[in-house]
Amino acid sequence: MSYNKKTKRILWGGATASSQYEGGYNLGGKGLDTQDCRPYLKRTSNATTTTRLLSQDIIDEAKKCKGVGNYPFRRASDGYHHIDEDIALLKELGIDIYRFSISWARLFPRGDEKEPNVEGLKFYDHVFEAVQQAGMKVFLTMNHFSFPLYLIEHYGGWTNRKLIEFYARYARVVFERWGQYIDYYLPFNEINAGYFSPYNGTGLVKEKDKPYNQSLVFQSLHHQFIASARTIQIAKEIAPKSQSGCMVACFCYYPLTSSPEDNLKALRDEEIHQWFCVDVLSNGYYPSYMDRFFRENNIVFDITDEDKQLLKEYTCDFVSFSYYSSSIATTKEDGQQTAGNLVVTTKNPYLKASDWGWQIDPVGLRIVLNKMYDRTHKPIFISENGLGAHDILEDGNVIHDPYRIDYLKQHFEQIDEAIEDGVDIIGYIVWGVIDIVSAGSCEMAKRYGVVYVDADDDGNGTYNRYKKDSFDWYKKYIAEKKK
Ligand code: BGP
Repeated sequence: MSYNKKTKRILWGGATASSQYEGGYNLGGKGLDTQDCRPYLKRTSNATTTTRLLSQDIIDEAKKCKGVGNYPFRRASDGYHHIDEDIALLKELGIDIYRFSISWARLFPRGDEKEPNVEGLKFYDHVFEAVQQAGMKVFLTMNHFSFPLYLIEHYGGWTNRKLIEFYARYARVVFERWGQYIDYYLPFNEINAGYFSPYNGTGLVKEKDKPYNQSLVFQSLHHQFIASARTIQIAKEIAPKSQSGCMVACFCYYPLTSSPEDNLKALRDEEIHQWFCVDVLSNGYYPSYMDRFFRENNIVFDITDEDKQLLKEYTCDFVSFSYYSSSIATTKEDGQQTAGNLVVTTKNPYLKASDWGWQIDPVGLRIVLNKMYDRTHKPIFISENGLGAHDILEDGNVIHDPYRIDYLKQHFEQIDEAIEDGVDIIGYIVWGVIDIVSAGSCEMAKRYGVVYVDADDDGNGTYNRYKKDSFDWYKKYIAEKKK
C-alpha cells in the first residue's frame, strides 16, 4: 500500500485579549478590572513575579491612580480606538478566524449588575459585525485574565460561589446578543492558570508576604469549572451551533534524567499543572490522581452533588491549549533555571531560548498534540502559540523579524507532522497577532505580533500600526494552504 500524506485543511488565525489589547480602561462606562491594577516594573530578576502576585496594598495604590499612570493595561495597544484599522489588517492577512475576548467589566462594570452596560454592548456589536464583514470566523474567549475589581473586593472573587451566577448572567447576555456570530468559544483562557498564577487565572489576591492558601486556590478553580459548565448549558440552549472548548497552558514536561524518580516527577507535574483541568472539563469529573494530591496538601473545598451533575452533563466539545515552550521535571533542584509561560523551569541543554528565556521546542508542540488527543479523543484547537521578541522599527517603518518567521515555520512543520500522526486538529491561532502588552511581565517590549504597534513600555509612541516581515510570510503561508 502506498503512503499518502494527509492534506487536512485546518483554520489559521490570530488572537488578542481585551485587557492586553483594548485599553480604554475608563471609556464607555467600563469598570476597573484586575489587570488595570498591575503596575509596570522595569524587568529585574523577579519583576515578572512581583507584577503577577498582587496583594491588597498594591491594588489600593493602583486605585489611587486616576489616569493611565504606570498601569500599561489601561491603555494597552489602544485597540479601543484602532479596532477598524486592525480588523482591516487581519482581513488583509487572510486569516480564517480571529480569537478575541470580551472584557467582563466593559459589559458589567461591577460584575453583579442585573443589566449590562449599553455602551459596552454597542462596542462589541461593532466588533462582531466588523469581524463578520471581514469574512472571518469568531473564536471568542469569554474571559481572558481580567475580572471586575468590584467582584474581587466585595465578594472575594472566585472563592465565592455567587460568582458563578454573575458569570452565568454575563454568559447569557453574550450568547443572546452575539451567539449567531460565535463559531468557537472558551469560557476561560488557560483555566489552569488559576493554579500556577492565581491572580491572572482567578483574580485571587494574596495576603501580603504569605503564600497562597491552596484550599482557596482550588475552591476558586472549582467555581470556574462550574461556571464553564453553566456557560455550556446556556450556550447550548441559545446558540447550539457554537462549539465549546476548554483551554489550558501546556508545558510539555520532560524528565531531566532517565531515573524513575525524574520520570515520576514529570508525570505528576504534567498531570497537576497541565492535564488536571482538561480531565475535569472534558471527562466531566475530577481525576483520581488529584485525591492524593488534595489529601497530602491538606486541600479542602466544597463540591456539591449538583456541581458533579453539571460537570458531567456539560463537557466541552473541543479541547485547546497554548504552547510556547517545553519544561523539565526533576527531583534535584540544582539545575539552572529559566523562565516559561507564567512558570519557571530547569534549562534544557538541547534547546535554544527566546529573548525572555522561554525554551523554543517545536517538536514539543507535536508531542503535546499527540498526548492531548490520546488523552481526550476530542478535536483540538491550538489557541495560542508564537514568539515574544524584541523587534526594531527601522527607517521607513519596516520591521525585519526572521526569528519569528523561523519560529512559526518550525512549529507549522510539526503541526503537519501531528496531522500525519492522526491528531484531529481544527485550527492554529498565532498569539498576539497585533503587538499587545505582555500578560506575564506587563511589557510592551515583548512583542508577538506580525503587526507592530509603535508604543513602548512607558506608553510613549504614536500607536501606529506597521506590518512586519512576518506579516507577509504568514499571509503567503495561509494563502498557500488555502489552495
Ligand atoms: C498566555 C496568555 C496570554 C499571553 C501569552 C504570552 O499565558 O494566555 O495572555 O500573553 O501567554 O505570555 P506573555 O505575555 O507573558 O509573554
